[in-house]
Amino acid sequence: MTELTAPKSSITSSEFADELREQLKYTQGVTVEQATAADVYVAAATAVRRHLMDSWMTTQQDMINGNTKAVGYLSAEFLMGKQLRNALLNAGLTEQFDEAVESLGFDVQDVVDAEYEPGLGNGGLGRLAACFIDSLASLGVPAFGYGIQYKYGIFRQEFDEDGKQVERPDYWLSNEDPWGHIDYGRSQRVNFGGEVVEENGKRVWKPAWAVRAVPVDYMVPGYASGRVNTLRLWQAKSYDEFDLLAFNKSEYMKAVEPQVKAENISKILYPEDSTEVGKELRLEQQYFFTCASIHDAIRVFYPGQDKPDLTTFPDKITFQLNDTHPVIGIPELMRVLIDEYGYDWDTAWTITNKTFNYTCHTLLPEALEVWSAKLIGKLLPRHLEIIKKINEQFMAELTGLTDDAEKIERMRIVTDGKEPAVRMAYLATYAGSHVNGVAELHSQLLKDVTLRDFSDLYDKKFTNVTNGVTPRRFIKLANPRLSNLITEGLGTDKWLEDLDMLEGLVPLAQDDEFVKKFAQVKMDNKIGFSNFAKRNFNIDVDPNTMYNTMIKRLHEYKRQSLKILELIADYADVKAGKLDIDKVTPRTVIFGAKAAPGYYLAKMTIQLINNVAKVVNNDPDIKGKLNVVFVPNYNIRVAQHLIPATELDEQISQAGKEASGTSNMKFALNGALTVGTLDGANVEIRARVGADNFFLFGMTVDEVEAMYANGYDPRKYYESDPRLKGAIDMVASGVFSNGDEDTYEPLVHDWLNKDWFMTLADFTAYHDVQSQIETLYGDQLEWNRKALLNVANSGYFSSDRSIEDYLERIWKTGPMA
Ligand code: 26W
Repeated sequence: MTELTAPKSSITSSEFADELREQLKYTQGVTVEQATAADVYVAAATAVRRHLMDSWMTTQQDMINGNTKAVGYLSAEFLMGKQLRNALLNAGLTEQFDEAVESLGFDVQDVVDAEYEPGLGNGGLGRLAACFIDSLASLGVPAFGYGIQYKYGIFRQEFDEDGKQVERPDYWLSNEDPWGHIDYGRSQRVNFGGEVVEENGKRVWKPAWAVRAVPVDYMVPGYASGRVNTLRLWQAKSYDEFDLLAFNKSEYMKAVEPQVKAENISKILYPEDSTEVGKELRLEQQYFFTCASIHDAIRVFYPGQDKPDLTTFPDKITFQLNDTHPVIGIPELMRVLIDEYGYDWDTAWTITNKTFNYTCHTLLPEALEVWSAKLIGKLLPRHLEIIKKINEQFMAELTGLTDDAEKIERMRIVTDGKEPAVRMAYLATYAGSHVNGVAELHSQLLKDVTLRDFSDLYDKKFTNVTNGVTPRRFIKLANPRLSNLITEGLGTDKWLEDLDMLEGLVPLAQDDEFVKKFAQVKMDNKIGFSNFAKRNFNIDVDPNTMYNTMIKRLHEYKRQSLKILELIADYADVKAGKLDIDKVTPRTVIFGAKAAPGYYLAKMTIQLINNVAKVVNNDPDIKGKLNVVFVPNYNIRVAQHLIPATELDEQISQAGKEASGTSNMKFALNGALTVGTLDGANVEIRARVGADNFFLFGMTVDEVEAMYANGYDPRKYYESDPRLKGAIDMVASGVFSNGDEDTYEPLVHDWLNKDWFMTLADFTAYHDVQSQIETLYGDQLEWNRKALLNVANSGYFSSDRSIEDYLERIWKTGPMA
């Protein structure tokens, strides 16, 4: 008898149908007959929120009245994905919803599809934040996600006739947002600009302008915890009235200027995901949400107190800084404690130090934010003073810890010289209690390289918490077929709360019947994705080919170029008669990737991939055996459809560049085999699923370092590997640009003269592993056995486990009683 522990609401489907009918009538003013699928979606969302309201309010009360320290997850990005199915799952209303909607005469998929996906993030960092707040609620830990409700999320990606990326604005709020509860009564004032003056021995900030931060609250329901936490996203509003005088003098721009200036702050998400922006508006955004969040936390945990004892603040809440983006929050808390509550420097410092922890998500020097002191001084003059004082205190402290003057110089938080700048990663590392990387290799490289000087002197601050993903969205919701098979195999669905239980599948991998059932699930998912791709993008994907997927932001270090060059080399070999297409394993290579709008070479790589697809997919010599598909506008919805259908996923970044990766975990948990380098969390995935169940290739971090040290000449590899030469020459010759030899010249030039991430050096090894892949794929039973063992041994990569690690190693708190 299968044990089912999934949350289940006691109401019936017809009662839920009544609620939908009532919502449609009294909230939206339509009858069932008049209603559209979008109306029913809004009614359903509102009805689910009503069922979660009691738990939400109880959780808030228990958080304030209890003495369980809460977690404040400060993040400039939350890539939440669509909410309805997740809310139904956690409210135990899934069946009732499906039956009620059908009984009202609507197609369930049409209603679910009516929801617009909020794209309030770029990629890994934003999605991780979403998985983490899901796990915090599912573990019953009191927590707030704090961020910005951008009016425009990550751009919608389209491809023009040349296969070039075109960015379209993502005005997601032009659609109904039934999940957000705007709460004007709890807005916060955020000041900017102006100057600092001395008044009776005190430093007093005289700001020049202010913005009203209005909280928009989203429920974060836990799975089977009965807890509902809050994601509080701040929206910028102006205090200043509409300038009627200017308007009457038809100076319209002047009339609205104050509002526009204020509301600009939460207008749009910066689409960069690994290159610092350095724009003034970006710093305004960072200060806006951290300032509002700190004041909000004081309001929440010291209700109605104007003279709260903030020495207890670190026992009430601990803030996690999601990369350097919220680090300006550190001098902000110091300012609040000293200037607004009158604490002395040392007391304020102790509180601040105990309150903040910093997670670094990158190894790319260009991604570590460094703000010019001039800009900080202009926008936040009091904060610059405080940062300078922190730096002085730090420099003094260092002289007590080391007499290596150069080391001390290297560690400056505020650089000297004519353009002083503030290193936000150094400020976070010195001011916070803990610093962690997001995978074992990454955390080690942070200690050995990026923050070496700091780990030498503050070793105890450094720790690791390997990333994770929520099994609710990325297995249960994305892959119901596999979920049912797992529950059948384990005899319970409790694995959704305790993913380590997947280990119970290991013996079943030796049961050919069970493996065949698993293979059928994969095939059904492949057909499912083929229908999804046709319905949504008019793209044909043949389920009788291997689904070989590479989905992630377009970045040179992730090496989409390696994937496309290997494919072009195969094509060239077929065209040259060196490769018999009939001996090639039928394969469809599926790409999904957005490039930052200003990232020239990344956008050229997208253009190349789209044009390789055009040529190869329509070449009769290829007989449909090699297919390239580029799914536009890759987002969470596409991921949820593509990952369960994938057989082989690409994690081929240059070793030492991908901090962790999280799609790699989602693929392993959904029964795909990975071809990858020893980079980020690939190392831990391979260690847990077994080296026999992972296709490894490429240089290690040490080999890469040695290559840099000895000087890397990519042209040598071009000369020595004829397949590589053939592929690059084909690109250069215009085969994928209607004969135009200049189209990809910048890309070819970079490959042959720079190739910073050593795509050419790893090319031959990458090709060699392909034959292992093709051989194994020929034995479907063995392939699926290994794929099932990936599922069985990947329970560790649950974000619940990551959160348990943060609770134990960094936050020192836990579930509410
Ligand atoms: C300042 C511009 C900017 C914006 C975003 C710089 C850096 C970022 C993020 C840190 C980039 C990011 O998303 N990093 C990814 O974080 C994931 C979650 O930890 C990791 O799994 C990925 O390896 C890492 O690239």
